[in-house]
Amino acid sequence: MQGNSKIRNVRKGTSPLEPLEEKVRAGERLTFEDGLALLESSDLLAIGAMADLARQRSAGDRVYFINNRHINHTNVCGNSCKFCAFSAREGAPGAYTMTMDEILAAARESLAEGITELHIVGGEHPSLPYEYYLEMISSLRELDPDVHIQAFTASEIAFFARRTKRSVEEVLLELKEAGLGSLPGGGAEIFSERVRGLVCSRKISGDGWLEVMRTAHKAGIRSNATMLYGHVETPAERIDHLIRLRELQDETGGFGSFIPLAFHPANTGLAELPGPTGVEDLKMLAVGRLMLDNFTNIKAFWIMLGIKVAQISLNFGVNDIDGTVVEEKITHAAGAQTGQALSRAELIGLIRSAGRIPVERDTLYNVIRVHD
Ligand code: V47
Repeated sequence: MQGNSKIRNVRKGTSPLEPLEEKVRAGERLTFEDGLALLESSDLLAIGAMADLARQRSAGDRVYFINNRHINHTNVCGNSCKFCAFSAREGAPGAYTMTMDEILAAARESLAEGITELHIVGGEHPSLPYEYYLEMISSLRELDPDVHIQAFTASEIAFFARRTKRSVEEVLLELKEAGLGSLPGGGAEIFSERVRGLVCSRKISGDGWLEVMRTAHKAGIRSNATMLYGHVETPAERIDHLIRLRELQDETGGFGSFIPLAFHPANTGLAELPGPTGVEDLKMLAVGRLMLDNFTNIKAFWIMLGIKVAQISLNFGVNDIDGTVVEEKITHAAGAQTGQALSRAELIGLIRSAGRIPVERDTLYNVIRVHD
């Protein structure tokens, strides 16, 4: 205790972040300028300490993980996003689309291991019929009525609506009826139209992404939110993204977690970029925690961060370390060095050795088991 106050006294009067520390301590909402000051500061430990305080206040000492499996059903995509190494043109070498049997076999294998969530994201395939997706959800639901199906980014949902000439709401309600439980947070990238024009000009706009999420939340479908950082965006564009998420969360309360996604450059159209450093990763997670005062859960996706940075991030505002994952293709196509899977025991060990309480959760953050 004495040691702590000594550290604080040493800091006092020396950090330009001091007014922000006061605000965070008082639980005041941070402004755009505050967010920018945080991103532009190199005082990583001060930012981490603030984020840790905010995490402690809103999420306590429990760290969540989930027993889940990712399925990337197709890499065929017409969007050609520059940051993506996963996508392929229809008929190109390496292009694949899983059959219903293959999807069910992958799900069956992991259900036998006790997963509670299937996380399904794929390319925007220009010629797969919409019925493929509907059948996928209803077959998985039939296979296991209890597993939570978290499937299709807001961008994919908008794509289905365009293709079927129906409203986003109709598509969402039909998928929900078939067994869809919630939406993953992908496809958000950076909302700035400048950045989207440079890296994903064919994809849904930032406002479009937010509108699909608004519609989903209003239809009782919860979702996650992401931000892809470390490519051509500016600090101001990152903060703008966070504030737009915060505004929608104020309106709907439908986001379960925020996951900053660290850009991996290998094999992408932006391969000349270095990608974010470890310091940037930790800062981004911490700033996410500090700006998104209405999100309870900030998630470190260990696949992208690496296991060690993900573990350290538990001291930088993070209270969720994602899950077992099993198989992941998007980041691995772009050079991720992490393995494909972590066991429950490994996740529990990582959380425990960071001095926190591991809690297995379901998709909607209901507690399955506290490992204290
Ligand atoms: O939308 C694509 C991103 C997303 C690269 O909701 C890349 O819990 C890094 O959304 N380097 C898909 N990222 C993954 C995703 C996700 C992951 C984990 C958890 C959740 C969740 C969602 O991956 C895409 C895009 O933003 N991405 N290429 C790349 N080279």
